[in-house]
Amino acid sequence: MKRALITGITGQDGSYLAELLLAKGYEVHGLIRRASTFNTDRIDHLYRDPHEQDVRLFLHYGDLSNSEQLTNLIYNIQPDEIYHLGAQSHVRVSFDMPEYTGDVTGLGTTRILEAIRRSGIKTRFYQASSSEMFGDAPAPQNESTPFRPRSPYAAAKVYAYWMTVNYRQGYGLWACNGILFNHESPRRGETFVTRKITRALANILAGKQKKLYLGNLEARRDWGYAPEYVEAMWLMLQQDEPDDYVIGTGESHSVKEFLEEAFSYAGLDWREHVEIDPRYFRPTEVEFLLADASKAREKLGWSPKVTFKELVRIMVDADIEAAGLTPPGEGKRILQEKFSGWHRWEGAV
Ligand code: NDP
Ligand code: GDR
Repeated sequence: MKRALITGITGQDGSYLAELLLAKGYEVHGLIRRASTFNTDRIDHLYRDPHEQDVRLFLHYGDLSNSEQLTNLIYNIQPDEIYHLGAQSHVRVSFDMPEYTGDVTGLGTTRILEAIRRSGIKTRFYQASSSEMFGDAPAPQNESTPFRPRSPYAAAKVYAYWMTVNYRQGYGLWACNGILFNHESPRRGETFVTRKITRALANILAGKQKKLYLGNLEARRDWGYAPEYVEAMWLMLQQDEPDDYVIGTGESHSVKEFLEEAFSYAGLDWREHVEIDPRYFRPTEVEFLLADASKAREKLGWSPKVTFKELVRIMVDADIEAAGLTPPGEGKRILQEKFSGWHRWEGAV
């Protein structure tokens, strides 16, 4: 039985990846932060009492700022694969907390790489790199596109990217970077723009909210469906040699287009509900991201199945259902038909 360690297991990607690896028969260990309230909503459906038989999911308290404890954990677990997804992952917040973001999102990777090197264990390492690293580099972006980061978050991710490459080259660590473009789902954090929109839409339908305040509606992103992206992470670690891969759909849409698609699907006009609040503008914005994922297609055999329009419908359906209303149902149908997945349908968790 293969053993994996996931940092960031309580996040959107961590929860889907845990689900995927458990379905593949792995023993899965996850790093979680101690909090005064429950922060395991996204993985509660996977958790079993440790006293039961055939338990394969284990959670460990820890923090990416604590190197000694990360080293002990990695040494004790001896994972075959480490998926490092933990991060302060919000770009806007990184402008308010640049030092903390550098510590957790940047140095956090170094702490894990050092823990692997010092403990001497043989493991495969995945670094959650990001399309944000491309910043204002011209689209489409691929593995050869130079990084031009436009936020403390992106700068921290560029540092972590190069540390991963450096430990691969310098110490022979089996380490790779997945440069993932935006990917979304009903489990997406509520303050990222797609989920903020679909959740507000459901609240408007339920009569709980009237207005939705947003920032820059012109920014364009290459949005895909998160469960497909964690499959790409797994595929990267199954290759003969470690390498770096761009993952995205090859389609780019503006925030305005997302609004249009989501509201019209639910029978509403977004212009009647959306207002601009400059508070959500960023000091420096990334205007246009579009993935060229041909390397992943050729070498990993990975390509996305869920389109932009379908992604929007999946998210809108889930949030409407979670608000206690009956969704139009297209999203649910698309998942059943198209995504013979290992993950279950859910009203947003
Ligand atoms: P989320 O924000 O949903 O999850 C982040 C995870 O990191 C959570 O489990 C969080 O724990 C954990 N975390 C945060 N700070 C610490 C810390 N100090 N110590 C330990 N754990 C910590 O992110 P996603 O799932 O969306 O993304 C996963 C990774 O992929 C991130 O590194 C992100 O930057 C990167 N990425 C994401 C993309 C996307 O579109 N989603 C695209 C490209 C890269 P808690 O639940 O306690 O807050
Ligand atoms: P991003 O995602 O910054 O691309 O980072 P986010 O959804 O936060 O922003 C996307 C675009 O929407 C614009 N926008 C708003 N964004 C937010 N959050 N809230 C708003 O009200 C709003 N109005 C407009 C933004 O300006 C931006 O242009 C995500 C994160 O998951 C990162 O961790 C990851 O690395 C990248 O995707 C790829």
